[in-house]
Amino acid sequence: MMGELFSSGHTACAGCGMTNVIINILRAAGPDTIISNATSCSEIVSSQYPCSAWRVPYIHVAFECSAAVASGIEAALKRQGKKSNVIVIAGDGGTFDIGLQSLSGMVDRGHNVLYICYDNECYANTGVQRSSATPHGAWTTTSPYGAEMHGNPAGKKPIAEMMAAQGCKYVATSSVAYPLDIQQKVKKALAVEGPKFILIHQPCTLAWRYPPEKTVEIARMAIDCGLWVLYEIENGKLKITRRPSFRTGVKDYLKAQGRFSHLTDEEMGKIQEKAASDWKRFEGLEKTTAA
Ligand SMILES: Cc1ncc(C[n+]2csc(CCOP(=O)(O)OP(=O)(O)O)c2C)c(N)n1
Repeated sequence: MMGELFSSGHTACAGCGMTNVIINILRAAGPDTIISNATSCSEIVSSQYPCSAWRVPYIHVAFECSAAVASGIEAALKRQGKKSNVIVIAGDGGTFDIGLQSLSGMVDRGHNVLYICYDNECYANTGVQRSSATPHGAWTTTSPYGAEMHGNPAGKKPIAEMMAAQGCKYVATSSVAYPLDIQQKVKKALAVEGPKFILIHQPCTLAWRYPPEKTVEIARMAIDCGLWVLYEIENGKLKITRRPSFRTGVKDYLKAQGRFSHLTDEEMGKIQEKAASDWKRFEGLEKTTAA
C-alpha cells in the first residue's frame, strides 16, 4: 500500500492548508495524472532536489508557464493516442498575475487540461507580498499599514468568473475546509472535455497571522460569513454549492487574523457591505443563469 499520492516528508509549514488541498486533488484524480506545477510554496516544499513528495509524474516549471507546459503535455499525449489527466497546480500569484497570459492561452486553444489554483491570497513563498488575489484591507509586506496606506487598497480579481467568461467548460470554487467538495469538483472537472478551472481557498498561517491549528476553522469562517462563495459554473450556468448560515459575521472572520488587525470598525463595516452585495449578486446570477 503506497498511501497518499502526495507523500509525507515534504517541508510545508505546520498548519499549511495547501498540502491538504493537493492530497485531496490527487485522491480524486488518481495515479494516471501528470502535474505541471508553477514555482510557489507547493513546489518549494515538495521537490527539493534530490527528493520529491510526488508519486505521480511531475514537472516543476517557471512561474509564468505552468499552463503552457500543461498544454504541450496534453497535445503530445493526444498525438501519441494516449490519455492521462493533465493538471496544473499553481498559487494565486502564479495564476491571477504572473501566469495569467499562459492560462488564458490554454483556454483559448481549448486544451483538455484542469487548471487548479490554491488561493492563499498572497505571494507566500517569497515572504508575503500582495497579489491581485489579496483581499481589500489585508496587510502584506507590500501593502503595509501606516500613515500612507491601510492594508491592500485594491480588491480581489474575479478570476473564476473571468475563466468562465473566456469559455472554460467547467469552473468551480472550493475550500480546504471541505475535502469532499474538493474531490467531487476535481472528479467532475476531469470528466469534462476541454479547459476547466478550479479555485481553492487556502488560509496561510504565516501570511494571515493566526495559530497553525486554526486553518480549517478560518477557511470555514470565510464561507460562513459570505466572503468566500462556493459555486460551480457549467455551460454558463452558475450554481451555489454551499449556502452560508451567516452565523459568522465578517468582523469575526477579520478579527481572527492578524493581517486585518489594523482595520477600523468603519473599514470592517465596508467589507461587510461588500460581502452582502457580492452574495446578492451571486444569488442573482444563480437565478438568471438557471432560467
Ligand atoms: C517571473 C518570476 N517572478 C518572481 C519569481 C519569484 N517567486 C518565486 S515563488 C514566488 C511567490 C509565489 O506566489 P504564489 O504563486 O501565490 O504561490 P505561493 O508561494 O503563495 O504558494 C515568487 C514571487 C519567480 N520565480 N519568477
